[in-house]
Amino acid sequence: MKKLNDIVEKFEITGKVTDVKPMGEGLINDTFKVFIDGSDKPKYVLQRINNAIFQDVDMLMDNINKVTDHIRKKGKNTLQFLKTKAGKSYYFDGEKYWRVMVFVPDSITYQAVTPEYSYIAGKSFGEFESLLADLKEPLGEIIPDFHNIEFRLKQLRDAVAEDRVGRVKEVQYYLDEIFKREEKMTLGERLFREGKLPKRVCHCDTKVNNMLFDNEGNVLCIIDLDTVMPSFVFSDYGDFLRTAANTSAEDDQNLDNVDFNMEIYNAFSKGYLEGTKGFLLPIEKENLPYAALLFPYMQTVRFLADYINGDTYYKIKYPEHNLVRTMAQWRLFEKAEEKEELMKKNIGY
Ligand code: GN1
Ligand code: MG
Repeated sequence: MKKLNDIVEKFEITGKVTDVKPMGEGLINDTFKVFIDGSDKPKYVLQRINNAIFQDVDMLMDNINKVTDHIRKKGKNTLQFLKTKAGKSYYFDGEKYWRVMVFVPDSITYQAVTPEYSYIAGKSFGEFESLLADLKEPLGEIIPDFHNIEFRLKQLRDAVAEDRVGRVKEVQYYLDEIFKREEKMTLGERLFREGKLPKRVCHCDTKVNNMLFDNEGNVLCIIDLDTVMPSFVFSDYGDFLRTAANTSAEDDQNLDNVDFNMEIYNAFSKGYLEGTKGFLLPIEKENLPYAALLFPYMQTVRFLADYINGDTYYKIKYPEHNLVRTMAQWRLFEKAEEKEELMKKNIGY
């Protein structure tokens, strides 16, 4: 890890790097914890930015700096990035891009949460959106059309048309099921075009494991800010439930384990509605159950497109990984779909 130590030393750190170890479960960037002066607690986090996906690293870091500065000015916790000794917010080693942030001590991440923690998470994400609602400087759309389901369906169609690695024949069932629901699931984009649905500054990757909790279940800080950009509030609400209300992992091979947990839904919705009180429009509120369906749907589309394209986007651990993810997300979608009416009823519609 000598090379990684040297990279960390390019930043304005205090002390001497003694160890760098892999950390986290992200599918996009590579993350490491950095130990200083022989301590057994990490002090910094080193991350290699996946610049195949985040191609404009200047825009990326500029967005993140705007967001973290804004949150910090309001006296709330957020990630703190270090500058390099040359005064830049990332280091380019001639091939790869790196950044360093302060490790948040005594924090815990979860892959699964209880209803009680979901309530708190709902409030935190609602408050995160409220905090950023008055951000004056515009943010760049770091991944254009990131949560645009019409665009994601187009990418899937393009992947099918090309059928680069001959996988389309294996997945016809999923393609049929997805396209059957196209009209219903593209509602958000239509409401946007009709001027009925706004875009707001959203986090856009509100997976459970992108939140740091303390040991009492309070959210210390929201992490993984790469995708903060203008989007429908559905993004944050829906993506959280996609991971939190799933009774299983996003890549469980046993589909019988996958269900959509209504207790988590109820608790998270309660927190989210409290956290967004005062700015959420009726059209946004009334379509939250749609958002709860949209995200498992969109993630199925994205995993499936990547599988058909020969696994070029998400990190995989074995050859069928993206197919397994597709199947598990689709099962989650079906389970959520069965509960759609109940979801509406439980939030008062
Ligand atoms: C990616 O990096 P990570 O694992 O937090 C992805 C999300 C997906 C998620 C699926 C930039 O997030 O959009 O929902 O994997 N991030 C990007 O687990 O594509
Ligand atoms: Mg992450």
